[in-house]
Amino acid sequence: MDFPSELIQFLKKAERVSVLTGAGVSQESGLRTFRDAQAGLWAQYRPEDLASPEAFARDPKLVWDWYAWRREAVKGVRPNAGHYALVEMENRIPTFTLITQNVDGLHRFAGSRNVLELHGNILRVRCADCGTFTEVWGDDSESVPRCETCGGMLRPDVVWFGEALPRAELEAAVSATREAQIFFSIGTSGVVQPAAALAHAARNKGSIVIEINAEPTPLTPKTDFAFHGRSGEILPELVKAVWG
Ligand code: BV8
Ligand code: ZN
Repeated sequence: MDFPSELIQFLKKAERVSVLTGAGVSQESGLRTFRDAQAGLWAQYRPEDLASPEAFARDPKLVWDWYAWRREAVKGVRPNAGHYALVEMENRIPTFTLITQNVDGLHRFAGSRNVLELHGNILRVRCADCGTFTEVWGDDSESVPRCETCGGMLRPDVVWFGEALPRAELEAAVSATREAQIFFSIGTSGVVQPAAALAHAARNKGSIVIEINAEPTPLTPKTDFAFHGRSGEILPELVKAVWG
């Protein structure tokens, strides 16, 4: 893929870069994106109807089992070339912040260091009542596992729709976006708030905004550069074009 020479020059000189990633970056590792139809027994449910406190209150076991299924899927996959290209970019740019909506932990698994998980991490489990984290739980097929400390129900440590994002991560993401000279939006449909607002904040501040996504999104018309294709192909080619 050819990249505009001015983009290559911008990146060669860049001191501060922030990146927002979404489920599209993990798609080439074999994980369904958030809006892809669910598989098998989950096909009848929309993710938005399961990823909420209301869904968990209504049918805790259904929601627990959906996350247990997704957790096993995450454990079975590896980072792809797009994840590793972002590690290489972090090695080349003095101040680099990777803001992710993904809950699969693949950026850290690939070696990214400065990662902000805005929506939590599916591999972490905490008590819905007292918040105690746990690595082990019983596998009762009838009910949701319980907290050893207080007996409350366990839940994935992810941010559900209607829940506030973790304050520290969100504040760090907002300031990293404000300071960035260049802001990438990669593999995200750009509809979930407040994460999607970051790219617009970058643009309003005069940063160079670059989109890499399989298809156009509402952000596309507001970008300085937009590349539509697979992030696992485009990112390694961009890193090679800039840093050889
Ligand atoms: C909050 C964790 C308030 C759980 C997730 C109306 C208007 C505006 C906002 C709202 C509204 N109604 C409600 C809201 C708020 C709501 C929201 O934004 N709703 C949307 C649907 C309109 N937001 C919230 O509720 C947030 N909380 O607002 O709280 C508050 C404040 C204070 C106090 C109390 C409350 C919480 C949002 C977080 C929800 N949790 N995930 C879980 O994973 O189960 S969001 C979920 O969507 C995932 O994290 C996912 O990452 C994220 C965004 O989706 P994408 O990552 O973009 O994935 P998607 O499938 O959409 O797109 C993938 C893209 O990749 C596609 O474009 C595709 O073309 C592309 N692609 C595919 N393959 C590739 C590729 N690109 C490149 N290469 C490829 N190979
Ligand atoms: Zn508890």
